[in-house]
Amino acid sequence: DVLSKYIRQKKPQEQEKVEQEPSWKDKPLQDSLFRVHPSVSRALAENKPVVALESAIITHGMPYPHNLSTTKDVEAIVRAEGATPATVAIIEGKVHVGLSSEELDCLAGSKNSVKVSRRDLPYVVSKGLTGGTTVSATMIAAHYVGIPVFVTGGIGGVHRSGEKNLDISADLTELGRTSIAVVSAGVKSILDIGRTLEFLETQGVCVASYGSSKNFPAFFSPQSGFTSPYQVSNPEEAATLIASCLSLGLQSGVLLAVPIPEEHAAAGQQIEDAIQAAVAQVSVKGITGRDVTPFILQKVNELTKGKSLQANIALIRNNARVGSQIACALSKQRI
Ligand code: PSU
Ligand code: MN
Repeated sequence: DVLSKYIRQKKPQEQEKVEQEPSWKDKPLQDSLFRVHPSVSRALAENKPVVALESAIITHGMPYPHNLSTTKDVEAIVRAEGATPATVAIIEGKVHVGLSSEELDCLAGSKNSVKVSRRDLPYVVSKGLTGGTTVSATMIAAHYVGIPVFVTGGIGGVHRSGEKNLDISADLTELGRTSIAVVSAGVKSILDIGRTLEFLETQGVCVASYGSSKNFPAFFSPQSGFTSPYQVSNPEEAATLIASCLSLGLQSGVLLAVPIPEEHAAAGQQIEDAIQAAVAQVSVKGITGRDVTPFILQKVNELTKGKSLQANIALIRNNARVGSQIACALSKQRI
């Protein structure tokens, strides 16, 4: 059809253009605000697969010491799959891509770290502060150094009542403006999943479920009652989708939604009830802004006696495995 002809005609030119563009290697990283870990810069220079990871989950998403053990587990899974992990965080005002084991310990134990989204970056950098990066800020840093795949647990979305209070996560607008693939277990039912998918459509984000079903997953449960516009079945298909997004030069992201493995979804209904209770407390307690998501996560964990945390850990590990396989497939396609 017309579009595929257009793309076919454009392709050689586009490829030339991509090659001429300065790559991450040409950016003055040393004297910038970025600190790229040597293992990450080496992998990128050699076109080896790299997987970006966020750190708001360490500082604000999970209690100590589960935050630390999960992060280390996730990094080990990425390495076992043959990719290099690149956890992003702000440490004393520098944007770190790839953390040492000591830096991870420090971040996991820190009590005064900031939850850093796009809007927070200038401030924390200017003040030399330390913080965990959300999906939006992690996407910015990972994309800046040339990492095309980023694994997380769940992304932010349109909060319930979002149509009234406009509480819409900056993760969604970031997906609309930054070309990186985010691998997540979908969107939590603490959020308005239908409106989140509508908003992603408006932002031009290509959303695909990963696996054997088009169901859009709801984090703790493999089904949200909504379907994804698209579905990819394996790492190669996912990688081709990401490569196509990059080749088109769309400058928007891809959201790959990986359902929680069935064996870890057992507590789904109990967690759902806890979510209802936690969401009700948000307005009673007058919690607003960036505190809403961490409050609900903590409350749900308390109400489910740790079951939600266990499910959270299981799905992140699964996402790390899948995301790393996708990163490996993508790096093969790029050679
Ligand atoms: N969902 C989780 N755990 C988390 C988050 C979301 O299950 O830790 C974090 C992520 O870092 C995400 C951020 O990017 O919360 C979204 O926050 P907000 O809703 O304030 O935009
Ligand atoms: Mn918000």
